[in-house]
Amino acid sequence: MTTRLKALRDWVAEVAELTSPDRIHWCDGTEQEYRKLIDEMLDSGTLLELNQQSYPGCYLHRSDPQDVARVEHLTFVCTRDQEDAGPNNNWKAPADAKELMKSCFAGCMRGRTMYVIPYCMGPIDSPYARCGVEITDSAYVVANMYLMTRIGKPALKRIEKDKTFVKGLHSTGDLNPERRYIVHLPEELTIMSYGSGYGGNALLGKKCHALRIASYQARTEGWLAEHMLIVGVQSPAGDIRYLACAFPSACGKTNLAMLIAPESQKGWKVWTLGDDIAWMHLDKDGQLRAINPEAGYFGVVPGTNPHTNKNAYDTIQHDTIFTNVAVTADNDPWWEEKGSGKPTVDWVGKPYDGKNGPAAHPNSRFTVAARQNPAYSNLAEAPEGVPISAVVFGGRRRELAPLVYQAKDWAHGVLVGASVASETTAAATGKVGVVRRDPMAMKPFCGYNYGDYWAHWLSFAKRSNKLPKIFHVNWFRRDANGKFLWPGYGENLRVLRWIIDRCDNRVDAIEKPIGFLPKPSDIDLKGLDVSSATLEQLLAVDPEQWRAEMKSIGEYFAEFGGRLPGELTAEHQKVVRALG
Ligand code: OXD
Ligand code: MN
Repeated sequence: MTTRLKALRDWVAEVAELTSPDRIHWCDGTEQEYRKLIDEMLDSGTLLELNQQSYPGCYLHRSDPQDVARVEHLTFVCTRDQEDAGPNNNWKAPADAKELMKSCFAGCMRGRTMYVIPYCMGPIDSPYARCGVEITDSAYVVANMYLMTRIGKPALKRIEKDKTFVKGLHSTGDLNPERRYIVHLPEELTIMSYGSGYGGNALLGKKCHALRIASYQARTEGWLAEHMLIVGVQSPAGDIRYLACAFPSACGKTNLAMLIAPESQKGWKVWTLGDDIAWMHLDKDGQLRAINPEAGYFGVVPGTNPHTNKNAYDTIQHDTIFTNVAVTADNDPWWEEKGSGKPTVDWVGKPYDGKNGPAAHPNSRFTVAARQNPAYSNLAEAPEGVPISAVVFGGRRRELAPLVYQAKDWAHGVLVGASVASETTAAATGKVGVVRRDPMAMKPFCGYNYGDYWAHWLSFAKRSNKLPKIFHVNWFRRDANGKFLWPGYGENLRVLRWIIDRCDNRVDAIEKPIGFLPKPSDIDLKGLDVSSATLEQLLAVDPEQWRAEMKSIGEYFAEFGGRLPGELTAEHQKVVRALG
């Protein structure tokens, strides 16, 4: 296989010249190719077979123990002008970055196969889809891209038609953490990633393309590339409303995307369209529509069980690649809070004695095709996407943020999104549990200056009068003893129902300086062990704490200097004044 697109042929030849692989393989994206790759990885020990009776088609990959998460401090956005990358990104001058990466890639594929993966982000026939080509020396990456995106011949056909594609070059190199760089050149639609095999660093279609490069492209072209799940919430009467929800990594996006209604919420049903990324465009009527650019899930495994996320649990019973989980004596995959079985070997392959930390890595992952999800929406492949009624932001906050509130209008909603903060998780290297600002849950993923990004968000109000309503939720509020006040998981549907009632103008709300809060009686507590006093605590807005929060947000915004849109400052000032 090769291509009639000269630009692509030339680039592949140039990369081969630089990296000196033994072989070049163009991926056709067929099941036979996937099978062959799996067999080769089983032979080489890159994959281990799990119990094929209980987990057919499932394999385990153990990564290098030093290569288990995204490396934000080694991730760069390299624009010509540093200001365009903004204080929210690490920056290198494009020429320096290319020089550095060239020295890393020189001869790095000697003795290896170079895989060329044409891929499409989004349904192949969608006007909103965009394509890329990833060149990698990792068969594990190819297998993951096969599950996560649409790879091979159909993607190549579209690339040849579009005559444009994002160039992504990846090598695991020698996995030396001292020589690991994830470099983006948005102005050249180019990604270079060296020294890591971890999903977010190595599956270039995901964070690198569909968020960092796409957010940059989206700004130029007038759309939004966001770190959001997409769900359809169906009422007992059969009406479906679509929501796009942004939460920082490992804050439960996959769980919300696959929510199952609890017993007491009979007739409600949630359909999954995506669990991590949404690309949203205004259609000709001014309706915001979303597609999921991905075709699979790369989810956090620990905590997944039939109670927390039955759909995910069922989805990963077959044809799944597990990375860094533990195994049982029966060779089944095992992870903390799985709810059954016992680990005998931990994630690094050592006998598990129960003493040295968790058996599965806290950021161990499953990779699986989205169509295996029992709640997969029949509109997930729709080229025109789905109409979004509500945009929901959220973070992991022990205090301050109420269970739910609604922004007063679009511009205020942009402030609410820009003010998102959350406790850090194991999805990235670094300290876990520290509160950090994570505007729109895009801190690690916005491919340009946040000031310009907020201006872009604000500009939508001038382009449409049918924009979605904007909300903020916090499932993670705790009492004085550190106990979660809200049960979360399936019960979050009760909050989604209030959001939908607001979108459909079915309920009033209480106006507060920070936004509209629910009347407690409008949150359905039927069949739930949450007292009205607890609900009151969940909905409490402490003006003292909020004044401090607004001050800290103001200080954070000030870092963006002249790029901070005046309209955002004005929104901030309005809330400050209202808080008194
Ligand atoms: C992810 C992340 O893997 O956000 O989705 O880190
Ligand atoms: Mn994510």
